[in-house]
Amino acid sequence: MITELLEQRNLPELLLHNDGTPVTAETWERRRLELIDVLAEHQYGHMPAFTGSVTSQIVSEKSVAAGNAARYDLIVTFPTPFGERFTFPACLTVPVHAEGETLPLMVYIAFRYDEFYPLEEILGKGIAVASFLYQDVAADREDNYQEGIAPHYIKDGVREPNQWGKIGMWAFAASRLLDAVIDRPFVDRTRIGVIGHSRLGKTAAWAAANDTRFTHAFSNNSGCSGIALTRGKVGEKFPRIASVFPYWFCENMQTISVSVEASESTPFDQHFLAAAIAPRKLYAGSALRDSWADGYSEYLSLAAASPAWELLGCKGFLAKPYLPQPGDQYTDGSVAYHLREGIHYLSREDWMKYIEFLKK
Ligand code: GTR
Repeated sequence: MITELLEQRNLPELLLHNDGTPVTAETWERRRLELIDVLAEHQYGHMPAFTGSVTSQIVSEKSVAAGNAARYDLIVTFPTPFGERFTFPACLTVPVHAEGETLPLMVYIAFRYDEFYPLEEILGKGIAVASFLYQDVAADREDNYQEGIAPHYIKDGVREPNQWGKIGMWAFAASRLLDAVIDRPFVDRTRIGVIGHSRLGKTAAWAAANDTRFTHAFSNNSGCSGIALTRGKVGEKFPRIASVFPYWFCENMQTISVSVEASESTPFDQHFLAAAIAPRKLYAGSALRDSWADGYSEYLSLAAASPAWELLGCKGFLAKPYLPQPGDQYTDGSVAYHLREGIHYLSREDWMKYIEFLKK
């Protein structure tokens, strides 16, 4: 049944190079870069290369969670292309641990530190969290690229057609925060997750595609321009997202979003985003009452991306061959998924499932 549903989506071929030759395990990395390139060119814009060094200053340090963890408030600073520096606040919370012990690290791209964030329980599971508030990096509104990080890369608010938008900027900041914390001795480099919800679920997946130090990507209810397939999607579609949130994307996104037909005849679909994370781990979570994001199109995208992992000799998406039912969870492969009851939300239940997967 899944095979037929995928055939109906008529997706661009994942395992053929741009020159038409078949992708092999040996040429996978070249294909992965082609996937990132086509997604960047038409949708998110290209991520600038970063070569400088990042500093993090601890501005305060205190014991939290009733003695179970230490919390460090950080100022992250790095050089930017026009000879300046950009600075943003971040937070690192580390469970108490034995000397020499390493812990999984989750980089959390957050809206706010409130209803989406069961921090005590996360710490209780032995996970360290490095987090930042996305709007401390770039405002989530039309500001003509005058605020936050944007003017450090975009002159006078005028972008090249394939220059990045704010999803790219938030993703880039996740990598700079990782730069700031990765050398701490407690970090288990085999377990570095990046997590976000909704627009920040799109961002988390794009961050992991671009930065291979993220060993695990957690993309919650990411929907349109996230993990969900564009072809045949219900709910939100490119023409709507590109007109309401043009600044999330590059200018070229407008060209492919003039109509649903145009957005469904692009040389890519969102299974390219999922596959660009291979062979690392990807976990996407859907919610039953989130038809705007379209959980089935998220599920089908993982099924379509799975051959990338299989090509590399990894377990891909090990799911039952029918559309998911609420309560279904698939975590035996490198690509994981769940569909839970309820609305568009990053819930405690989602977090706990993601954390189990990160600790596996
Ligand atoms: C909606 C948008 C979605 C999703 C959501 C969110 O308005 O249409 O793509 O990103 O916002 O981030 O909560």
